[in-house]
Amino acid sequence: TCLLHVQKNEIRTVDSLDGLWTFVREPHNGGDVGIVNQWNTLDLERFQNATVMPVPSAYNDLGTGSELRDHIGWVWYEKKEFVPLRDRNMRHVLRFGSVNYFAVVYINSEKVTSHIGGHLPFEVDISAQIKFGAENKFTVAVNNTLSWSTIPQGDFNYQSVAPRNISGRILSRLPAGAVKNVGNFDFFNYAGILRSVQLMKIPSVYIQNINIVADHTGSFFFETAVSSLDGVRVEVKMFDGEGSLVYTGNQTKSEGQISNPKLWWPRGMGKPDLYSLEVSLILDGELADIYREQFGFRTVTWSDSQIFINSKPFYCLGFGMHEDFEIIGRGFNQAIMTKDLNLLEWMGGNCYRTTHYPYSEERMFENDRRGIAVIVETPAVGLKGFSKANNNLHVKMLQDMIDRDKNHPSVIAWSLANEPQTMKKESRNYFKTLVDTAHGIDRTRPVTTVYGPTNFDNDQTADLMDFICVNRYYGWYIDMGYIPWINQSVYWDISLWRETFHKPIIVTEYGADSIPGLNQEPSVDFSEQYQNEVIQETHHAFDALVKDHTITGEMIWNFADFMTGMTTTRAVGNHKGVFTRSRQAKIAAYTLRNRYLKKGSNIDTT
Ligand code: E9O
Repeated sequence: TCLLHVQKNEIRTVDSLDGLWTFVREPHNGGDVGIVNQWNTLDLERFQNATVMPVPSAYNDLGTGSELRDHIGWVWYEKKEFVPLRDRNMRHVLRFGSVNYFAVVYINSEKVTSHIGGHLPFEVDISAQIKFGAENKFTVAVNNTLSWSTIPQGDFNYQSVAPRNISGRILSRLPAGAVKNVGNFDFFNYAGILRSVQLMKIPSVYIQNINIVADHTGSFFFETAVSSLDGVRVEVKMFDGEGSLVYTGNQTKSEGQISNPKLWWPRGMGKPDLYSLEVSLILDGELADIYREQFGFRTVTWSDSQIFINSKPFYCLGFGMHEDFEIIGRGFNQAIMTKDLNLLEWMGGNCYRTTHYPYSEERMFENDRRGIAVIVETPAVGLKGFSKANNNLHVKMLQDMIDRDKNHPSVIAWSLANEPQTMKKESRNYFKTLVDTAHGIDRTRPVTTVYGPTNFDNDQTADLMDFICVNRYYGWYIDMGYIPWINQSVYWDISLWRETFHKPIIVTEYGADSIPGLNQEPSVDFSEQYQNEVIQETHHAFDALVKDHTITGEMIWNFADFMTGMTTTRAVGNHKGVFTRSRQAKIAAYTLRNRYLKKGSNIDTT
């Protein structure tokens, strides 16, 4: 697939299908049964139990009981919309920003596409199915069931109900059909139509894809895919941020050079200057299609110990995060996105990792504009099995992710996975395929994997990476209560990775839970003091590791508290946030803010 972002311009237009959709839920039964009810052929609005569901939003937290929150299996969304006659000569392409996890799409009852995996866009040309100048029925069936063959993985099981003959009566421990689905990761599996749905109107001869590579010397390369070049004249123009024309060309593919490029810099190192490439298709003297793609002149390079942006050492002062908020779950919301990025800037941060899935497209543009460097991560969190089928799905997700985000200067690296069980031998080939895939598409960015369960002496894949990310929780999951040991342990652990692999390292997770307002002196786990002290002690180790050229960045886990499934270690979610779930600062936020503001991006660790 090749997906351009949605754009409105002199040729292209788009209708939003966001808003209230009709919503019905099938029985709680998981996904292994396939679609039982062909509800795409019916009018869901007439169902007795039909309700409405806002798009975009997760559906889980919008109900009043636990049934909707804990639902496993199919739900149905339906929206009726007029498609105006006006645009009948345009291709109509339906585009979903993210549907979690599995989606089947029907137009006027007819199946048009399906998609596996949340957090990445997909589209389908529905020109043939649509009725112009009439009302059309858009139906989406969504299934949230996770298994060992999905990404991320989960355990799906009909429970053994254990029937026993007790004095002539058959008694079972559990009700018939009892089913459990437990995600193999530490966040709530928010489901539904999580990002916008749009009906794009695109001309019949059209621009399919644009790839731009531009570096800090001003040299650039671009390549445009066009549906047909028959009788088409191509015009390419490049503009700087002020709108001045800096290049013109007439080819779909070219190299070039501009003088004195204004570079894209991360916050604290300079301005995040942006450019745009305008591609026009002229057919019979008339403008047939036009698209403007934003990009930046900047270079990411790496040595055996550091990451450089535009040849300057880059030290990541960052965050693991989530797209997570009350009520909407993982649904896209401009206000939450804006608040989060404003807080990240207030904290003095310059970087984050899209833990543990690609974030919204809107947010990627904001990262470019604000100068926030990002490590974009696939949805592969907590991988346990490394089958060929999983590998194929993983490769597809990686390709789609890179294709979506390739032109964003803010993207400085691709993360293949978080905390995989890469002590297993078979993980090596699996990850080799992923690394080769990423390098094959994008030679300009480093590839990494975030390690957790493995160590320097048993990981089977770390040597394949351009740089290495490590999650470590001394003082929390290891040696709870032993705060004075943290400094030495972190220093020892990370030094061993460095000594073994001779690659740049970012510590991508460390931290501790705290329940906001829970104060204990001397500190006790889950108090704000304890979290603060874990963070401070870990920083001592970081300072020594920076001096030794061992790490090129650090990221706190987590930016804000977030929802998880229910387990004995979670009290209404994970509380490792330095902000609460409603984005109020805990004590630790001030510690981190002081550190980040003092250090700034431009730490010379050479
Ligand atoms: C991934 C993140 O999504 N890393 C986890 C975070 C957590 O707090 C989670 O929220 O659970 C940390 C995994 C650390 C496990 C260490 C176990 C060590 C036992 C000796």
